[in-house]
Amino acid sequence: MEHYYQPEIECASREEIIAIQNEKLVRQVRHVWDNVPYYRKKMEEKGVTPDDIKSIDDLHKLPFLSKTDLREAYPYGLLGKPLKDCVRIQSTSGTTGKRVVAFYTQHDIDLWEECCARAIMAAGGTNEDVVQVSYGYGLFTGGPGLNGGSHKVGSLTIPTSSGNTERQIMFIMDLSATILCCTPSYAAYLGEKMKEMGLGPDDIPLKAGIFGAEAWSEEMRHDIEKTLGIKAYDIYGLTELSGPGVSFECSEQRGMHINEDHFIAEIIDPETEEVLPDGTQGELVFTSIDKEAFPMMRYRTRDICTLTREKCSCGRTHVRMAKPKGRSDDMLIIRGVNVFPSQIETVLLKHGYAANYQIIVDRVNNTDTLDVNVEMTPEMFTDNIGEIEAMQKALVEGLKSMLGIKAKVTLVAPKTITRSEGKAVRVIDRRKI
Ligand code: DLL
Repeated sequence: MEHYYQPEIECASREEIIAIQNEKLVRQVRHVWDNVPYYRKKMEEKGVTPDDIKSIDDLHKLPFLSKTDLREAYPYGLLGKPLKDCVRIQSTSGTTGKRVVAFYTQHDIDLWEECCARAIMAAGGTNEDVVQVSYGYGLFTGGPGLNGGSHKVGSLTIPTSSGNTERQIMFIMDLSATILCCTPSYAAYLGEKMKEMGLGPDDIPLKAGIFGAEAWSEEMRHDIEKTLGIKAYDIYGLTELSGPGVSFECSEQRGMHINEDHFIAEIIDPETEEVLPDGTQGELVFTSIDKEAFPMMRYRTRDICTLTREKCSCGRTHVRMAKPKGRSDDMLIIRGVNVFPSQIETVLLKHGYAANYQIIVDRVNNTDTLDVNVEMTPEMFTDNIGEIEAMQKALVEGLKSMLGIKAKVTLVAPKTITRSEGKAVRVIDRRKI
């Protein structure tokens, strides 16, 4: 049976959703014009005033916001409410430049947690469930967001945060956790640890997992589902827009429903900034229509995916986004060819490897090199050079047909590539250093 947290909104008719979006967008543009001088200036430069925005059909008239704007306006330049009305900040784990600091009023926290509650119920969660939140807590939005959502559902919440893997497994077993929330790479690692401890899918009480914060392939989903004996649901979000729960998967597991009563999604061509029709791949752009403290207007996410409005069997009517293929800024250009790490992952998992790999890109004698170090699984581990060479050759061929370019593959012994408790770092691009 399908569970919903707010069925009247999640299953509203298209007409109702559009009416909500029209009303909220007009109000939000006025709010931003009146309270965020940084964006007002951008609107003035484009010759747009709030009177020009009468419905979502006028959305394209508004200027975009990008990460560069966030850096320029750091820390308070995009605030839509006085600090006395804000109750929380969260921040990204950004490794380059200034971190993003997002502000929340209590209203903003409530709507964010409601989005997470919708995601938990779409994964089958109710107040009878025990939800273990193994995303990091603190500045990262993963832990606080799912924690709040789980409270709203009324589930018993275990706030383990990330790390201390054996203790995680102890809590899952001792407190009968039924839903696990963490990054997909950490879920895979937990599965690996459980195997080592002699625990199979039937020995653990988990029934579902809500995994996101990084790109992961369908193949990785199948592996995690098999090892943990669960159904694995994708969840998407970003700090700028609140955190996890901007969109989430339902029982259909074919794309994530975007919470359209809070966020309007567009797909644009990242080069020309032209808005593209549904079904076309491009960069995802979001407008938050009822966030007070940190309103984002046409925010360019850099995430590459497609949208679909096809009817979904779960009964939800909100538009679905495909699993993001990667970020346009994660996309590697190697010898002129566009390569997404997720494509490499797909090949590795198809060949029976786990998602423990490292991609190293360098430039030698003015030519780009692509090295992929891949861990053998304990089952396939061998020290027979001939066998290893044959396995490497098969991967080189698999990668060549997926990417169109040749990679050097090195197989390494099990458990030699560092595991991640949060988002995995899998690419080292030495060309930038
Ligand atoms: O990662 C929020 C989050 C926490 C989402 C927990 C899901 C679960 P940031 O640290 O700001 O926020 O990173 C946002 O992560 O623009 C995407 O590139 C990537 N991302 C997030 N979820 C997914 C996903 C959180 N399900 C950036 N699939 C986004 C692919 C994802 N990429």
